[in-house]
Amino acid sequence: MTLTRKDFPQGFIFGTATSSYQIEGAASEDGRGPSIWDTFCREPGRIHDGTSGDVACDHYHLWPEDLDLLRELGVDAYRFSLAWPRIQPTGSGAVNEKGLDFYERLVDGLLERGIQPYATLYHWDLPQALQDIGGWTNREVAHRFAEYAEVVTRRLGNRVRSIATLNEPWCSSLLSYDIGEHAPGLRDRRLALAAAHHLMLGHGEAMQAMRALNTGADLGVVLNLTPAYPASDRPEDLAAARFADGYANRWFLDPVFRGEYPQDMWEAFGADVPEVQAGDLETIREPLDFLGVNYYTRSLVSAEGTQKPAQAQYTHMDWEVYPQGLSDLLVRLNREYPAVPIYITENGAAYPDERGSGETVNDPDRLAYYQAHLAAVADATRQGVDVRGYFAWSMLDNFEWAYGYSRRFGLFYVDYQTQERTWKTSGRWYQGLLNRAPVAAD
Ligand code: PNW
Repeated sequence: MTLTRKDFPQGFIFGTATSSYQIEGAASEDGRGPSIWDTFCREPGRIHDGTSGDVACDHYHLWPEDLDLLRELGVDAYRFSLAWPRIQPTGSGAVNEKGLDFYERLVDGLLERGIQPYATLYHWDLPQALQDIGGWTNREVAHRFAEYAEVVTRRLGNRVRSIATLNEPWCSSLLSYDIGEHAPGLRDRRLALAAAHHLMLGHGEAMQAMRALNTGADLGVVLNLTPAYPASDRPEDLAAARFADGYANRWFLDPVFRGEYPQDMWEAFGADVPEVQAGDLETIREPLDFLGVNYYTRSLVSAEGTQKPAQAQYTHMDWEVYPQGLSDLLVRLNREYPAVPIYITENGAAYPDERGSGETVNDPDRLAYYQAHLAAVADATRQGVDVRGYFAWSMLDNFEWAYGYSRRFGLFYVDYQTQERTWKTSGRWYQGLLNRAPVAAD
């Protein structure tokens, strides 16, 4: 069964995605201030291979070549994020024009190549100066974020197709302040839930500020959603799966779409719940033009903990390959939440690619992952879910957060010594599907 564009609705957008800290490098150029990831990477033991995003893919300098590759790939759209500390080095006040200029060149470069820009305002690189006042646990940071959103939207809003406020607030709050795996690396559920609330509040305030500018860009938010399946129908497994779903998904979906926190989770979190002020939930519920969904895997949950089915396949992240989870998730969103256009803003897989001697890096597992997950998206659209587009994560191998450079997600292989980019077989396959350029691989 070969997938083609005809398996997707008319006008369906195919793209690929990256984020600022993961690819740009140039960490102290043109007035960029330090971010929490610069700090975190310098703390011993935080990053598995001891690296940082100081240089990364050097995209800050190589962006014209990278945009040429995107053109050759044939994507309709490119999703990137802006580094807040390039634009406001301390997270508030005067704008660093050189930082904004970089993104203006990038957006214009995309448009010149016929590629639609999809911007994300916050993909985790918080200005360190804002962490110094408590980061997202401080309500003030939500207001600072709305101001930053307004600055960017004034400059670029008339040229980008779409602006997402936050990428994956679950990661910026629970993974960062409760699980402690991402910057700032804390383990405190009360702080994590305060951070989550202020992230969502910042999202809502930013939506309102950007709406008022009326630029024509679609406005929304990107959530990473991990469907939780019970390991059996034992009541204790069902309860554990419901908690996992609340922790990963409903804690963010319910405030955004219903203006309320899920009652069961509010009770389960007990004394750790955030302070919610009058009007906060109305702000958070500001209507969206789209929901971005990042999907990588599911969780299989029992009362004893998460399970790993033995017969399943796993990526280099040790995440189960479970395409059915994506169609199930999309159908569920459509059934349980108000209808809103959905983009798959990230989906992809890490595998330990090797450069080899050929002119293409052979990555059959990644190619199979993309085929299966794109088929799941097509299936969901046939079941009536309004999915408007799909972005492969990622265009380039890049700095994979706590895993440093040890995990490769790219459609293009990056040699970090030379900064050479090499096509992978999955990239050629995607190019063939998009079919704006000659088909080169099957
Ligand atoms: C997402 N988890 O991160 C991010 O948006 C990307 O920047 C990242 O490169 C990509 O997925 C691959 O990891 C996640 O632990 C990181 O569940 C961790 C988790 C989920 C998403």
